[in-house]
Amino acid sequence: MKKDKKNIERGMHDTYAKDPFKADLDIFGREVNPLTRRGFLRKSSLLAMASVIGSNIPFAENMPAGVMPALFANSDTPFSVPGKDGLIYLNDKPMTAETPPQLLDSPFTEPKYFFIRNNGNAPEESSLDPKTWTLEISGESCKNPQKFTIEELKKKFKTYTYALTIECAGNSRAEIVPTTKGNQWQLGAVGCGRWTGVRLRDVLEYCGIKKDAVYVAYYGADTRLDNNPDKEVISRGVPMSKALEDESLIAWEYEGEPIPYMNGFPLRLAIGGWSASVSGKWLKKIVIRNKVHDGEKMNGQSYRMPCKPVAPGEKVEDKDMCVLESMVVKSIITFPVSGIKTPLNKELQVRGKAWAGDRSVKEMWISIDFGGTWQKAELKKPINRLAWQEWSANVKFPQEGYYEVWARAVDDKGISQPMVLPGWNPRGYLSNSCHRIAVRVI
Ligand SMILES: Nc1nc2c(c(=O)[nH]1)N[C@H]1C(S)=C(S)[C@@H](COP(=O)(O)O)O[C@H]1N2
Ligand SMILES: [Mo]
Repeated sequence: MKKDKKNIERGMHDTYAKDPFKADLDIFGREVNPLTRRGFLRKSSLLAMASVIGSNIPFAENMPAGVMPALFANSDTPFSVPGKDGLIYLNDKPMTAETPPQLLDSPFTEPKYFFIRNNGNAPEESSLDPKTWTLEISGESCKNPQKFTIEELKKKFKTYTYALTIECAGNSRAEIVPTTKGNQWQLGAVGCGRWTGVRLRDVLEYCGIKKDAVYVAYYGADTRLDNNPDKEVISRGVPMSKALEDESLIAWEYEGEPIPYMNGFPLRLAIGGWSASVSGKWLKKIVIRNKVHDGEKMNGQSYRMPCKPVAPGEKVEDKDMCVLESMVVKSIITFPVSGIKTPLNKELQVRGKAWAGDRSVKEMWISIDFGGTWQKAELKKPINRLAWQEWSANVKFPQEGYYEVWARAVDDKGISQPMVLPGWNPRGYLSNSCHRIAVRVI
């Protein structure tokens, strides 16, 4: 694992240090100063941008002021996590790495491409033995607390496989303005693949759920960065209704293989559609609670949203924050990669994935004129509930020049992704504005 975090993060800035518009942005539109993440270019600057791009922008007048052309939002950061090819490295303590959009192009995310979000130190790999690993089920609302080995789970309960979309609540936080605390994820703190395990419900029911049960929470084997033994790294949970869903799994396999080390080997919760923070890794203990779980990162500002909408930048008291539950409608363009050149006389196939937390995606739309007009994409049904959906569209461009393809999903309640700016909240969660890629037609 490469230790030189500063170098990794600064790689691009160093290569392209010149800023044509005297904003605090490099030529990729990335912040040089993190507080001025977005250029907030005026329209005049945007038109001047055309000369840097090296071609005209046919729909320039539609492009909202303050938005950087997606051409400059590319990333080519090298990877450095063993067994995790091609990830974009954000941090190594705790280990945090995201998947570039083009590596999310296959129907299911390959194990080596699944993003990593640790809050503490992963357990020593040599300490993780699936043969001796035990999972404890207890808590004040559990009738018969007991422990299971993985072998016992396999023998006692029926095995199920579900494709589940697991997205970090902070995914795409880099789009939030004004900037908030937390990992500045771009689009890749998400993945969807087939998890195999037993139903959380079957195991909880076997141990007996008392009538007063309201919440189910996890404890993992990782340790805190500050090494405080009295506190957990993270211990979150879900209400009974989510825990008891068919698709909520205690899983030991991902895409037909043992779960990758950094993704929770040998046992983890796999709970689709909700903030990935509820899918406990290196799973040691599950508790059935008679109140809303009060573990680490359940309170304060963590994984909580203002109960009422607030203005960007507003301070919100802890008491006015509500626990985040389902993720929201979102989509990504996984092909082509931003910055592609394509001939004028050829249709360009654009494709990607869409998901909507607990809901499904009903429609997928594409725009090549900065949201002026929209073309419907073909959208597949999910393989099962809580799995992402594949979409594709063939796009024709009216003349040569610089374009952006924008992708917008609409969920089954008719709720659409916001076109440009995601809603603001103090920790920058649920950021879901349209993914944009740059296309140059030649
Ligand atoms: N034990 C444990 N479980 C955890 C975490 C953690 O730090 N420790 N991080 C959570 C968060 S915030 C996320 S986004 C997901 C990330 O899962 P992944 O690393 O497999 O992508 O795991 C969740 N489960
Ligand atoms: Mo997360």
